[in-house]
Amino acid sequence: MTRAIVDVKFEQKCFENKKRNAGEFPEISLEIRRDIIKSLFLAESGHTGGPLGITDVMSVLFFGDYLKYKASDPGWEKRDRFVLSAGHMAPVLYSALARAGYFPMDQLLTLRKLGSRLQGHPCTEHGLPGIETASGSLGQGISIAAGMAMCHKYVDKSLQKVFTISGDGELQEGTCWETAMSAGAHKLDNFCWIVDNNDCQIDGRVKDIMSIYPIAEKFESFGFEVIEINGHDFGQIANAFDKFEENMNAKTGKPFCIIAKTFMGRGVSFMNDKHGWHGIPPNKEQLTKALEELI
Ligand SMILES: Cc1ncc(C[n+]2csc(CCOP(=O)(O)OP(=O)(O)O)c2C)c(N)n1
Repeated sequence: MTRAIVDVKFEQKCFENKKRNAGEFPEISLEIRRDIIKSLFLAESGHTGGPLGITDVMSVLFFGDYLKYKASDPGWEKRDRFVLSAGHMAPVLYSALARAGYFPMDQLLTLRKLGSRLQGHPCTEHGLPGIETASGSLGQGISIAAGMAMCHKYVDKSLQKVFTISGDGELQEGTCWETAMSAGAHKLDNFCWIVDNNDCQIDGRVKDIMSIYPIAEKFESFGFEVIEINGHDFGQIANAFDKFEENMNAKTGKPFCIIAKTFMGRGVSFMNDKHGWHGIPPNKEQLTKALEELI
């Protein structure tokens, strides 16, 4: 039996993609976190912790004038590309797209429903605007994103940027390192790889399951410019994106890696830093408690 959708509503409220002071982002993150919680409750399955943890980075990327896009013209040729390689974090992407105006907010009610355009992992098959590629098989999205960056740099010879987000557990996939090697070798300075470093994955702490540390040194050895930030500090997030743009404009030939230290489940006290929230949705009681905190 599915949950009665009358319990939860999504009010139509979009945000502009424009230069902002750090103090303007908390409101956006709050709305996105509420969307994530509500849509997952209705879906009765899915990943809660990762999306909540990467929300602040997504707010700055989508609404701080870093990712260039036109929600009214999703196929705009000159747009930057965004690939959520950690495709299981789809609820945060769906909320950001809806809040950007790609589709009506009430479609968030349909997350993970049969026939919905909002599948559990992003897919292009159902034609959801704003989705550049299917993702969710860990390690694949980043390699597709690097291919896009290569195309923009060497085929189009354009100034379009490519942003991608991977999990830190995702770095346990070998294709990640093949992609890093390739991005470095091909000098993709238009490529920005954000690592969601919450040190949690499906089975526990990343460092305990199979350590991927040190992350920065690994990326540096492949020729990346690396910056480590607090992924919940809006000023630091914006500064990292500024540095990426400088790096690209200076034609350094270095791909850019932002290691964002985050907490899984950020924003909801009983989910914070708990890997158990990797792949479960909130129940009714947890929904109510979470929404009480997200005000
Ligand atoms: C190739 C592949 N193997 C396994 C999975 C199942 N899976 C989905 S998310 C995940 C853990 C990923 O950890 P992380 O990237 O750190 O994400 P977080 O737990 O922080 O959300 C796993 C093993 C998958 N999606 N793809």
